[in-house]
Amino acid sequence: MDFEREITLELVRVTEAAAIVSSLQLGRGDVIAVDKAAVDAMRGMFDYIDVKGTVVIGEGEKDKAPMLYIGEKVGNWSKDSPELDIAVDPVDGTKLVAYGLPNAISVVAACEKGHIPFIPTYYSMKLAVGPELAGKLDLNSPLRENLKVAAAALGISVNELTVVVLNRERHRRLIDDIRKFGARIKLISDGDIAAAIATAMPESSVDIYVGIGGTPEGILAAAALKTLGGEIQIKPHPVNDEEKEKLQQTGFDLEKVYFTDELVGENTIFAATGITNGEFLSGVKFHRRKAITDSIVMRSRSRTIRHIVAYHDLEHKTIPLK
Ligand code: VTB
Ligand code: MG
Ligand code: MG
Repeated sequence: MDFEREITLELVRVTEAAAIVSSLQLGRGDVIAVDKAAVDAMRGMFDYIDVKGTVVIGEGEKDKAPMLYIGEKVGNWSKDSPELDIAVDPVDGTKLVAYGLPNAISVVAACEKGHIPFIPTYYSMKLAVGPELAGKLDLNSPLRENLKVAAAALGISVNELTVVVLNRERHRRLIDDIRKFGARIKLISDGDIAAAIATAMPESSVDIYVGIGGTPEGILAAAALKTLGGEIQIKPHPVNDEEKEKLQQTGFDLEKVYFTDELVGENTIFAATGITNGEFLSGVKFHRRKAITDSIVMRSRSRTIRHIVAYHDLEHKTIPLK
């Protein structure tokens, strides 16, 4: 039996639990509480899953958080269970949840052990697209060229294209250029996993995601784009000499662009649950002691994508809901 077939639906329980508990912190302005709630719930739910998991992308990377740090073992490690790499972002868009804003999601991905590269920089330049544009654009090409090729491939004009960009000072020039070349822009304040994935969702209203954001978020987006038939290209973007040296010491080519297939294994599974309303997932809703969650879960081997709405009776939950 394929390992993913066994645990695909289990993974959605992990993101559902994280989404529910972190959404209880909605709008309270407490980013730590948002992340902690999600991390604890994820970790607890993993204990029920028959898997020997090792976290390769986690929460503890930047700030040495106590939970779900890189190298941590998750799952119940039962005999004969599959050994997998696990990548998590318990909340992508912690600030969005803390301030009651849209587009926050909870994310988990898994693939065969040893198939997620370790890229020693926090930021990367990224370019993500859906299936119609996969293989057609090039992160190293001038932006104007990419926009032209994209519009032609979609059979529309550049001014009908929609590009998503993180609203940051570092993107001032990028944003000015996109405007100059005539495409539409959707600026987001956070949460570029969802933005990159949205380019490949059939019902989505965005065509291209571009800009500098977290490297882990790029890899997690790759895990979904693999099944969706979209593509992400990422190029590590060291922000200081230390990061640059680390890259060079580990034999990295500073000009290397990683493509989807180099970022995740052939058999990858991905689950995400909306925490607040977004482009393709609704946020957690509470109604008469029930929490309603909206999730997607997919596996690349079969390319099945499931959209799961679940009703959780909060009186009967095994996860602590405080
Ligand atoms: C990026 C992006 C994430 O935070 O990491 C961003 O990939 C951080 O960028 O989705 P800044 O350091 O410029 O704030 C998110 O938006 C949320 O984790
Ligand atoms: Mg994140
Ligand atoms: Mg996070």
